[in-house]
Amino acid sequence: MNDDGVPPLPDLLALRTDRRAFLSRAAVLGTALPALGTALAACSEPRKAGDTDTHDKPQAPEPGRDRPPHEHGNDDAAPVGAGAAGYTRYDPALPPAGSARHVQVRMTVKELPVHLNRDVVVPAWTFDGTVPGPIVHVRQGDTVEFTLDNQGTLPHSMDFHAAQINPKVAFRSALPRQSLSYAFTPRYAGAYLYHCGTQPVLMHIGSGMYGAIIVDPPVPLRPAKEFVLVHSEFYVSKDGKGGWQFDYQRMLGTLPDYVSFNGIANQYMDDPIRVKQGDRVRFYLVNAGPSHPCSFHIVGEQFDTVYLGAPPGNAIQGVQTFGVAPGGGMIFELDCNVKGEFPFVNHGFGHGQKGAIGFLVVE
Ligand SMILES: [Cu+2]
Repeated sequence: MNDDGVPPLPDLLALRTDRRAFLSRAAVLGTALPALGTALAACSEPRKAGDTDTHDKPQAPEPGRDRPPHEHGNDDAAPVGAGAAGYTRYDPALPPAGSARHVQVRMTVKELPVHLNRDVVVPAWTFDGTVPGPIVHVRQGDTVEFTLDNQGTLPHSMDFHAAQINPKVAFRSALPRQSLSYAFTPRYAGAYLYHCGTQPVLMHIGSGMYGAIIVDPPVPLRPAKEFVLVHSEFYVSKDGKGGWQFDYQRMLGTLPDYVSFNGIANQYMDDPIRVKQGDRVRFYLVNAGPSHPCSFHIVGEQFDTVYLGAPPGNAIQGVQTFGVAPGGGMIFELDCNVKGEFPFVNHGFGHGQKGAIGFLVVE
């Protein structure tokens, strides 16, 4: 054990290569989350000014690599989480909106382990088992009838940024094993965040409770290949049992360990977003934060149109990079007339380097 009670590296490697050990650990993760909630009430000492960021954490991956350097050399081993929290690329394609004008949206709170990259797994609080939660796609003027079923062990709630509604009523928390419902009608089109609004909100967003709701304008935008990217940062520390956990003190410190598009660092470098030459491409970029902006840029390309607010208005032309605030969403469009591999990045490169980077491949 080192001085903070964390098992030394060989134990971590053993966990990684021993599937049975992992499965038993995954079972423990389910009980670790309530402890996380309790830990909020008993916060550890805040870091002092001038403290350097030297806590023992997964190394930030470099572009093109998604595993911490200390875990290299085990490439033949089954990935951590196989069979329990399998690594699954988050599909960025915007699903079609249905034809109904009354849209039923139901989500279930599930507490389970998720991947932050191919190898690092943490217990998370999720909407429907994924981080981000499912993409919701509706149209301006639809009535969204939403139900949240809380199958977690703590109170949770839902705050749709596409809604104009009394938050004290609609965004109330549902206790474990209870549900809540409310309805709203999006007044503006755009790319919006949804997230759990239960206190402390930082902890709930930082533990995986967020996603995107895309609202189409009454007159559809011109046809395009449409993708949703939800940007977010993650803050983790060792859990004392050989695994990793989300760390509220580190969230308060706002120096992230991983930054991602759609919940997994570097996932679209391994498995790019592919389009054809001549395609028009539309990115709905939603920034869950919880604390940092995303300066969205595509290396070797330019956006001919960026909608700062509700489309089809609020457009600016000829844009290299535009910042999306935490809690915000914007729409980025380009014609892919040139073949190649184009990195899309958070051009705040400290955060791009931590995983907010992927490839748009034009074939
Ligand atoms: Cu929550």
